[in-house]
Amino acid sequence: MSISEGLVAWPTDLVARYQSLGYWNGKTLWEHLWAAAQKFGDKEALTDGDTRLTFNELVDLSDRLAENLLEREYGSGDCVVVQLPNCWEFVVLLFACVKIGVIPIMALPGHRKNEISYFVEHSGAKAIVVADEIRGFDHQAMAYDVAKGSPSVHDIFVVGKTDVPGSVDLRQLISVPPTSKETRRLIDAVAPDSQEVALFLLSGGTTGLPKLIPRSHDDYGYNFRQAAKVSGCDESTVYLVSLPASHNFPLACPGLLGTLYSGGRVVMARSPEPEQCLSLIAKERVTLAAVVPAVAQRWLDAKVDNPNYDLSSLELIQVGGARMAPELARKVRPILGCTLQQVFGMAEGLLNFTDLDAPTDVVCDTQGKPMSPGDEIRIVDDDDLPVNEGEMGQLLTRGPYTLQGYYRAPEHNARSFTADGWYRTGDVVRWHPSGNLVVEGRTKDLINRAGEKISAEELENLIYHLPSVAQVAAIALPDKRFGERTCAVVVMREGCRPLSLDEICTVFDSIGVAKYKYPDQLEILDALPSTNVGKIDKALLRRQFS
Ligand code: OOB
Repeated sequence: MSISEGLVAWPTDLVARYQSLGYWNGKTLWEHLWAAAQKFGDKEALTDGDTRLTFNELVDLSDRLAENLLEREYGSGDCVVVQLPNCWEFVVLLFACVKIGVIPIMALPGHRKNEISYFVEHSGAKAIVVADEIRGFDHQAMAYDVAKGSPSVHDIFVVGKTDVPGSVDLRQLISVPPTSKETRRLIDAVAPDSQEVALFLLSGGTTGLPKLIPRSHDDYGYNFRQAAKVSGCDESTVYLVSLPASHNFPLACPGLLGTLYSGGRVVMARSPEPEQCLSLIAKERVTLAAVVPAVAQRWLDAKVDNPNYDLSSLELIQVGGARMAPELARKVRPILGCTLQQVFGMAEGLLNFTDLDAPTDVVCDTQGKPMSPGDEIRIVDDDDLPVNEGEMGQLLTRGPYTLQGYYRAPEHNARSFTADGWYRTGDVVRWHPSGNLVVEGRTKDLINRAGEKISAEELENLIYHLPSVAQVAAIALPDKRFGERTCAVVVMREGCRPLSLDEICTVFDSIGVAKYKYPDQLEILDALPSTNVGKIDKALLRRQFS
C-alpha cells in the first residue's frame, strides 16, 4: 500500500492559502539544510562529545548516507523506524532520509518491543535503526525480535557494535562512498516534493498505541522556521538537545532543526540529567535549552545545591510538555538567571509560546499564544459551541502545521476531528486577558507523567494480560516529582489473591512494554465506582487516591 492511501489530504483551498501567505515555501527539509550550509559552510553545526561537525560536513555525511541508502534500494515512501539516543548519527540519518523521500518514524528510546512492533506493522517499515544499547538495554536484540515477526523488515541498521551477523553498521554507511557512480546522478531525480510526508511523529495517544502523525516538508519546515522566530533563534544560538531528539519539542520547536536552519549550533546531551546538562551548558556555552517541568525542577535544585555551575551563557529556557506550576516558573530567573518561555505544544501541530518580553505574570501564569497568524483557535463546550469570552472549554484548532488526520486511522480520525476538519486537541483551556492560553486540564484520558504521555486505555489493555484481573482503571494522580504519576486501580477475579506491582512489572517485561508506562502505584478494590451513565468514575477514584 502506498503511503498516500493512508493520509488525509489537505483541502485545496487551505493549500493555496498557506502557499500564498508564504507559510509553505515549497522547500524540503533537505533544502533547508542545504541553504544553511551555503550560508554558514564551515561554521560548527553539531556537537556530540568530541565529535564536531560543520554545516558542510553535516551535508556531506548526510549526502553519503542518502546515496548508500539509495543503493540499497531505499526510496520514496519507504518507512524506517528510528530509535536512537541523542547522537550526531541521528541528525545525519534524518537528513539522509528526507533527501530521498524515505520516511523516518520517530520512536523514543524508551519504546520496547510492544511499541516498536506496532510501528513496524502499521507502516510496513523496511528497516529498524537502533543503537547497540542504551542504558544497559540491548536494542539490537530487540530489533531482531521485532523483525522475526515482521516480513517487511529487510535491514537492521545499528549505531555501535554490530556483533550480530546481518546487522548493518550505520556509521559505515555514513563513511564509505557508494559503489556506483550512477547513484550520484540518480539522487537528484528522487528528491521528494515539499507536500509529501517528511516524517512520522508519534501522538501521545489517547486510545491504544501511539498514532502516527504525518508531517510534510512544507508544514514541518514552517513549524521550525516560525518557532525559531518566536524564540529568537539565530546564528549565535547554541541549542542543547536534552529531551529525546525524536520528540517534536527538541526536534523542531525550534529544536535542532530550527537551530540549524538559523545557522546556530546544536549540542547533544545523552539525557536530561542535571549533572550532565549543567556541565555541558558551561562547557559549550549553551544559550537555549528545552525541558519538561520535572526536568526544570531538577536543574533548579542542582543549581541551588551547586552554585558553581556556570550558567552565564544561558539566555532562554523553554519549558513545555506538561503544565508548569507557577511557583516553579517564578524561580527560573532568580536561580538560573535566564528568561523563561512556556511552550504548550503537541506533536499534532499547534504550538503556543509566551513572548520573550512578556511580563512575569504572563510568563509564569500562562502557556503562551499560537505562534502563527495562520493558527485558528476555537474554545468550545461539549456540544462544540463556542464558550463565552474567557471561559474554559475544549480546544479545537486548525492551521498551516496542524495535521489533517492520523495515518491509517479512519475511525480514530472521525473522533479526533470535527466534520469541518478542526483537530480536537483534548485539552481544556481558556484565554487569559493577555491573549495567551491557560491550560486548565484535559478531556482525553491519558496520564502525563513528566511530559511522557501514557494512554489510559493502552495501559488498561496491558494490565488485562494478567489473568487474575477482572477490571482495571488507569488514572493519573498528582505527583511532586513527575507532575502526574500512574495509578492502576484493579478489581481481582473471584478467588484470586491480590496482585502486586511486581507481578504487573514482570508481565510488562515479558510483553516488552516501555518502562515509563509501568504503573507507579497499585490499588485493589472490590468494585470500581461508576457514574450515572455507567462509566467508571475516574474522577472519584482520583479524589480517593490522591
Ligand atoms: C508536547 O507534545 P506531545 O505530543 O508529547 O503532547 C501534547 C500534549 C498537549 O495536548 C497537552 O495535553 C500537553 O501535552 N502539554 C501541555 C503543555 N505542553 C504540552 N500541558 C500543559 N502545559 C504545557 N506547556 O508535549 C510538546 C510538543 C511540542 C512542544 C512542546 C511540547
